[in-house]
Amino acid sequence: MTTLLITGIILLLLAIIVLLSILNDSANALKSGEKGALDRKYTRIGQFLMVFNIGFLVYCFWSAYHYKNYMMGYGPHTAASEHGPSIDNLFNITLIVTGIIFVLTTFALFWFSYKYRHHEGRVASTLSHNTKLEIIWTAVPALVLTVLVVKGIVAWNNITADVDPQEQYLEIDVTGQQFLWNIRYPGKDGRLGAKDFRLIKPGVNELGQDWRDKHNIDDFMSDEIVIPKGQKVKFRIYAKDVLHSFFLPHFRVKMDAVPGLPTYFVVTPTTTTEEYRQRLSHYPEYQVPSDPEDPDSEPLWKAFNYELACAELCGIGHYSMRRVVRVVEPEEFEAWYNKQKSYYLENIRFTEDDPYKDELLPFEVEERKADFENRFNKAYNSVEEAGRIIELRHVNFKTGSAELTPLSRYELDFAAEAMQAHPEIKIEVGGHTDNVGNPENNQHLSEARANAVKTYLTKKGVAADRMAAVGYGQEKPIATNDSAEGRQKNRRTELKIIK
Ligand SMILES: [Cu+2]
Repeated sequence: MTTLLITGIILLLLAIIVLLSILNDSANALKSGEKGALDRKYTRIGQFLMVFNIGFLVYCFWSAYHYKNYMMGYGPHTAASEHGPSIDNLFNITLIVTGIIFVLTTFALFWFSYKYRHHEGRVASTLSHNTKLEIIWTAVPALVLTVLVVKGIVAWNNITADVDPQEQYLEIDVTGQQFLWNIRYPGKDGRLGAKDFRLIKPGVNELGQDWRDKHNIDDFMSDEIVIPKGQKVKFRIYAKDVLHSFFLPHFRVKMDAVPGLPTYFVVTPTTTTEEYRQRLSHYPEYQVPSDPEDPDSEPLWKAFNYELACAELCGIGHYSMRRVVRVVEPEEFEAWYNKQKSYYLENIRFTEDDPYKDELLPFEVEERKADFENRFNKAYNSVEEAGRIIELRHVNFKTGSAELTPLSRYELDFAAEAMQAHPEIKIEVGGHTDNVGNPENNQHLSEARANAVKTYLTKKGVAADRMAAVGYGQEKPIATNDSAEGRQKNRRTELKIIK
């Protein structure tokens, strides 16, 4: 690019010097009062302009040819999406038509200034009106533009045709904000959860996802856009603050992200990132080091990545709105997809912002139930006394009290069911505390907690005489009391099976 600019500047400087020297000569000739000096001056200027015209056109075409392998649509940069070639085709048709007109008008411009240069005694003719000319220069451009616009509309309608709901497609939600893109994928259910801008909470719920919608539970956020080759992808495009523009140059995708007006774009990638790199590797332009400062850095083709850019000047940090886009084989996509973690379960679950913080979701109930039954059966079948103890991992109390937390009910329900399934057994409910505070208080607390569990199980239909509630206070720690983690382990409720 620098070479191009420098060459251009040198050519212009040369032109100015030549022009000045001609003017200087002519001025000298004029001063001498020589006859025909003015005619000669304009002839030379006219000739010079013709030469300049040819030089200028050659320079235009040469630079376009010289840099073609850097330009979208040429060299290695054929479109990486299914609809891409139709856009490239439109661009080429427009380029050819406007290119021809450009060359013709440039020639006409310079030729006229030569042909109709000043000539002693020649008078300009006046053309006040010519209907034929008017018709020609109105009708021809109108016709050409109509053809171009209609072709464009047809291509655009094909490209933006909506996806058939029956069709297999991947939906990705992209939301622009100053100055980043939020990228959200639907989880295993394949559906994006509902959003409401009133639920947006910076740093917690950037998109305003409604956690009460079950489709949100498995949605995940990603720092990059990863899409499988050959898969139809529908990008749902949003903006949170100002206008942004969702631009995937290699896929010929560009769509404004408008606050309050969701837009979308459907695209099917046809070339993986790796395939595109291989394509680039055949061109000498991409053999240079990717980091110009470091000659040992990997070649440009190897460092290539597709990118998402913001194509709307949206503020001071506009330049930083870049995300890497990776197109991979379907198997690799599957592997990546399975590794992603739900945003809700990782960041929201059981926090203040979770509308379900006091209840378990169906799959969590399943998991905990399976875990409890597994441990219960192990204890039930154990021959040793120590092995017959089942720790209640999810039974907790409010700090310093014997009041059960709402989430404790699930494990206690499993315990009640197990007791009913095995009417022959009796149990001892054991309460334990850590060593914080007064040992006597801890003793009382542990008894109260064991009793609370017994009471709960009685309410669930387990006969009271099958259960003994015992408080052990801080006497039987299972971990160190010197760390918070250890103390948490020590504060526990256990069930011991007595046959
Ligand atoms: Cu932007």
